[in-house]
Amino acid sequence: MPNLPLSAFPPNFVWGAATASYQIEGAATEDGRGESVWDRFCATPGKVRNGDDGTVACDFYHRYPNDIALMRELGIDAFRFSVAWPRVVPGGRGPVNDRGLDFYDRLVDDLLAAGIAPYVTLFHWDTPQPIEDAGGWPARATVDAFVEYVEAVAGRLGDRVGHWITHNEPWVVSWVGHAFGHHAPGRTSDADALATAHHLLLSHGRAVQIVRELSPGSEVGITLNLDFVYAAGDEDGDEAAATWVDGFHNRWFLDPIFKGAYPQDMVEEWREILPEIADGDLEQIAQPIDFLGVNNYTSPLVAADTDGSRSRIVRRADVDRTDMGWEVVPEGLRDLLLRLARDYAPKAIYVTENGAAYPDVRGHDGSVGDPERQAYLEGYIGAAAEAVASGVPLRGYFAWSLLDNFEWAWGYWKRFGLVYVDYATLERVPKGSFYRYRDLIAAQRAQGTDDVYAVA
Ligand code: GCO
Repeated sequence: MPNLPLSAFPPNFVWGAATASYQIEGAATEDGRGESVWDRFCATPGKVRNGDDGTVACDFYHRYPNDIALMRELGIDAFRFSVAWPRVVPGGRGPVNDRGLDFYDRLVDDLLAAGIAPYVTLFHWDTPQPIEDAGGWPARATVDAFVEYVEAVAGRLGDRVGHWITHNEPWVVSWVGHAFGHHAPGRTSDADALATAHHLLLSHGRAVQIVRELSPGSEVGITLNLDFVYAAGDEDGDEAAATWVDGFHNRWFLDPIFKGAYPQDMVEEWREILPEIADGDLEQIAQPIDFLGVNNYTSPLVAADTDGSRSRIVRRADVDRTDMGWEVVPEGLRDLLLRLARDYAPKAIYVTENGAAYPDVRGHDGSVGDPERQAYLEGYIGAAAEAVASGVPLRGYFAWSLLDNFEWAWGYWKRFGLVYVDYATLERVPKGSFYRYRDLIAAQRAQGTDDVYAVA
């Protein structure tokens, strides 16, 4: 076991695993659940590989007690999951489906009974289809619908849930789902992407207020997918290309949340297609939060493009790649965390997702060895330790993901889990990385904190 600087982590550091409703639950029509945009997207020919969908997924909806037993074996402190809006409010607005809330009630109680803290994401992409039919996230009215949904969830779970994440990766929802068309709802309009981004941020602000009211004493934040963007060289334009990609991916969300304004360079870029930004919107978005959730998997190297577009990705020759083709760049997580602390000074940070897909297979003895994923996790956790040692207020790390699961447009082809799922039988098989992560967590707990690295 490589000697990771685990003593950099404080004794109360939170070790977790992350998931999302549509990717693991299944039971797509059970107990009153309504249709989501992902059910509709999956049913649209050609959108999702192999025609896969979330009808069954990992059947977490029924098998979660056994999965909680796996979490206990793993020794994690926390489990990140999302609540499916279509389970709670099948019509998107209006009547609340108590049977849908009952599931999350049971899940929260069973996690707490197992000594595992629930970290609840309120929105992880599964918008009720009736909301999309009524205009979706490009429509400002969706903010009000989201508020009603959050009131129902926080009202039922707020007495027991102490950690809330309003949104997961608004950049992906906005651009991949509304401009590139590769995710549900499959729209292809930059203006829709910007309107979606604004309304997701606005609804984040409203959700923060609701959580403060209905879950007093809990902490609330938002999860962004963020990268440290490296300039390929010092050729003219490389730095400018990196700055533009940083604005597109990172600053468009970080600045409103932490500075109360959209970044001016990007406002100029999109001036003609910006949504209505009403008086008070930015104040709503920028209200204080307790933590920033960071999802990071890789870090791009960019250069000026020669064809007139803003930038081009430069392929590194000397790095490993995961099954997603993503370059393994652990120092990128360190540099990202240092940059966030320097430029945005969040009160606290959690790495709410980090992990890797590899083409895992079962050996003749039935086990699943995954040395590449173990090396990936060691590298990134080591990078996180370096950031903590430099004073970054990192409070926890969640591996993506507990289970192999539905990887959006890739269907079930990409496996990110610490636990292998045999989709024919839904049998769970802990991989080598499950045991490595378990041992790493135990080692860090045993080490306590080195005074040199004691984090204030
Ligand atoms: C995301 C989502 C997860 C993905 C994971 C791997 O970050 O895209 O939060 O749902 O499955 O990141 O792509």
